[in-house]
Amino acid sequence: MSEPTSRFLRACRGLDVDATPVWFMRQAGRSLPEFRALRDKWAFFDVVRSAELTAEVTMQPVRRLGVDAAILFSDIVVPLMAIGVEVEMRPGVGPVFPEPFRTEADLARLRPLEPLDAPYVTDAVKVLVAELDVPLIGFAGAPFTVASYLVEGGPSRTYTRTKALMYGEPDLFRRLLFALADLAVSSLRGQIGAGAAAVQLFDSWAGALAPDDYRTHVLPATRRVFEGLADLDVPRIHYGLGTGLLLGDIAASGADVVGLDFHVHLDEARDVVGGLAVQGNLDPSVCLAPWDVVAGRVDDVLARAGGRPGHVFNLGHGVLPETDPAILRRVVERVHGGR
Ligand code: 1CP
Repeated sequence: MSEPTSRFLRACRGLDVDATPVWFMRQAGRSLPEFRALRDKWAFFDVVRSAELTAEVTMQPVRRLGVDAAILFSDIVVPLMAIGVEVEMRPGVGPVFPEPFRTEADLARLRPLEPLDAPYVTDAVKVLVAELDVPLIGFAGAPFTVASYLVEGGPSRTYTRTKALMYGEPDLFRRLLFALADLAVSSLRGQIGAGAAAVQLFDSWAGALAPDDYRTHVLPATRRVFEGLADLDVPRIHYGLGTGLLLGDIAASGADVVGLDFHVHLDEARDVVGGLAVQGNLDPSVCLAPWDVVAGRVDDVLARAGGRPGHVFNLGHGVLPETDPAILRRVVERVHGGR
């Protein structure tokens, strides 16, 4: 393995850096006026299915905020759409599946993802790698989080049907999660093959589970995703919200970097994940406060990281749409050592 030169990739590897690298989950999106202007003209999936529009939206936050990494603009449901599962993106709601996953017969709808199913993704990655001067992060949804949308039929607060399936039909649940793991592996391998320099697996809603259930019913499929990438030399980041009690298990998932949400103190969480690098973990809503409050909280995260190698600064979840991008820019500058 050759030593990377970019701050972001060096921090993912636990190597020393000239300044702490920073990027923001959901850095492309509603907080940017240029994103809103583009979305006034194009539907969400029109953007996703166009390599040119995807590349443009992916680069918007890199230009405006000065972040150390770009993340491909797409969505965790795109591989399902690419294999022919019907999905709608409802404004103000999120992804909706008109025909949710209900029975064993629905497994037949989850055929393998072939490279030609989503050429717009790999084309966008190639355009971006040629144009960006920071690394591009590819991503996929983790099996549990994608299953929650597919089983519930859309966003949920309680994950009732998903948990009912997990407890009531554990074997079918396992087969569903392993099918989604294979989908994530194919999608991530395609993105890495096209030039993505790191990948993040979003298990955003894993925090809905008790540790024993996570370990028994979810962790094996998540491990399968990381095992499926083990021969590729790119850092693998795992992120989930509300995962404070799951961090020990997540650290054993095969990830190289553990994304921390804002419910945990970074220094304490680091003790739990052993030698792995960490990413996080400013509360996104802090960015709606006056600058002196934001600055204090940024400094607190940095103090808890203590200048030790292996920290990528990020939010503890995605940028809120109400966020002023000028504040995000100032956060980047402060993390890099400015005031
Ligand atoms: O119309 C719009 O523009 C809708 C807003 C939006 C955006 C900007 C959606 C719908 N998806 C995205 C892009 C997106 N989604 C990215 C790339 C942008 C970036 O990070 O800069 C990524 C990485 C995702 C991944 C994603 N989609 C996750 C995991 C990350 C997280 O925030 O936890 C999840 C849970 C989704 C589902 C989803 N897609 C969109 C929405 C509004 C949601 C959440 C719905 C819910 O609350 O359950």
